[in-house]
Amino acid sequence: MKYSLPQLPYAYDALEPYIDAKTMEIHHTKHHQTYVTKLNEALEQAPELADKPLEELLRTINEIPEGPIRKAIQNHGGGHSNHSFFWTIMAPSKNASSAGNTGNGGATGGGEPSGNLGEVIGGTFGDFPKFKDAFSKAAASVFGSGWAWLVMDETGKLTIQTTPNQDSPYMHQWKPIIGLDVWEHAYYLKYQNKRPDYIDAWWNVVNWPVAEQKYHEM
Ligand code: MN3
Repeated sequence: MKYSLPQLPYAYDALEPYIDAKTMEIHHTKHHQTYVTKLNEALEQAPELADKPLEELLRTINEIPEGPIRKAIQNHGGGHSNHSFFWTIMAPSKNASSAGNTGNGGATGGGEPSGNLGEVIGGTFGDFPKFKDAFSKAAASVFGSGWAWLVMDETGKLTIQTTPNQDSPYMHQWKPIIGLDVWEHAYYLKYQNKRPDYIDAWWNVVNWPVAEQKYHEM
């Protein structure tokens, strides 16, 4: 098997109270694992693709002939890529009380981006609250299942984007800086139909230091 489920960089309860432990465990061990399993099954049927890095497969998805293999890479390859990214741009919150929080990643989640990324976000969107508001509205507006992203587009500009289902930002030649999963499986146990409450809470666990690293890797 080529791909495997990555370990989370913190415990399942580390993002409490903003994202609950049960949701994190099911999201990681069931949903993400299924994308990994089905991606591997698809690549077993397409050995000519199996050695290409996943990011490259997603960037060049239109070169794969239309059919079940391409669809599986879009859905399950996208799912694996998106979730692997998502776990890394969250961290235990600086705003949470330490009670019940066994995360060992250090409490770096929440607040505002600093450094170059903070400056560029301010310069692009006006200020951080304006960016946050625009991103939250985009995330709330996704119809059905999908993602909201802050990306660097192919011209080097930061933009807010959404993708349906598990479509990857790499399919559009965008480089993700942060991303938010707004599938119901990401929030329904704690927030039920109240997606905006989940989005509000999520800002408390955004790992801006890691987002800043991703920005500088570009
Ligand atoms: Mn998900």
